[in-house]
Amino acid sequence: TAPRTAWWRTDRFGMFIHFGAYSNLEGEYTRPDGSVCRNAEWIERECGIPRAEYEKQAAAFNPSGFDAEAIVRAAKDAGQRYLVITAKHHDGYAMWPTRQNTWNLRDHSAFDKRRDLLAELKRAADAAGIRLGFYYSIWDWHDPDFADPAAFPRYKKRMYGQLAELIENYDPALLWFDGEWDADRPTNRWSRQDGAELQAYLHRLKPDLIVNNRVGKRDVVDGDFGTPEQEIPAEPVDGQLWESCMTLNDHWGYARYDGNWKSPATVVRNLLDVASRGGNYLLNVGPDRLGRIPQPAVDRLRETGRWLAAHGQG
Ligand code: FUL
Repeated sequence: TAPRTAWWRTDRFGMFIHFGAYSNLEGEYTRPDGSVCRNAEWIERECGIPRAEYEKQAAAFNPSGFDAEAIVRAAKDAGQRYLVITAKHHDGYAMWPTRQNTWNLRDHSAFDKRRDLLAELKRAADAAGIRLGFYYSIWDWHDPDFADPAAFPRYKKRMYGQLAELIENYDPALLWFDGEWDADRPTNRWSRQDGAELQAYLHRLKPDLIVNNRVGKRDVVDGDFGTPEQEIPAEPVDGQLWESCMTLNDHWGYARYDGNWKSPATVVRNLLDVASRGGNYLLNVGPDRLGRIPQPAVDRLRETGRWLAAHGQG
């Protein structure tokens, strides 16, 4: 029987999608004094947005332009073979109708309550023969039980509940954890033990699930693959599988002022460089407040795909 990771290794090239409540701000927060603070998916924290204020803006989030088929087409055109979308980033906002809390796209937004973005993406991906994975942040800025060591077991229970929902509802091929290095709980950090337990739990729910190393402590024994970020490592660590994730401009989430796009030539060079070293390449796009991948990103993805097809790699 083929190892669990066989498809992932041959797929090589994936699309990362950072999309969440932060996208509604499009990278800019105007403070009460009129000054503008810039960031993207870290905007709540880095710009010191009061919780009530962040919740208020999330209530207005309405990604009515999200078109799962267009996103899958953009990935396909680029030669990408799997997708990883943020189901929950550090702000704790769930992009599906979770039953664990109301801090989610169905219960706390201006979005059409009948729609489920992750279900739409799953359907479109299946139809195109593309695999779907979810990014999930362990670190959670919104859940009050996260930062309190005494209450952490309660948080953990909700987190396990959310992950079971993701697996049951959308049958993801992969889970991409993050935020295991949370700075909020210096005395109660996510331990290797926490990671091992979580992984065992996930594999009980779905034996062939692929998981990244941030499920634990990012060591060779954690998860299925390493996750170098914004860099291409010279060599793999102890033969561990790895995937370089990279932004297409300078931010993961949408930032309306960021026009520093990598050229298609750079993208192709990075992909070949990564592939020649045996890695995978997870290239990010950040949809705008309406859920649309910015046109400069679409154009670059298409150019990349054209080059790959012309050289027999499509
Ligand atoms: C980091 C996160 O803090 C960033 O926001 C982004 O999601 C990147 C892929 O991982 O650890």
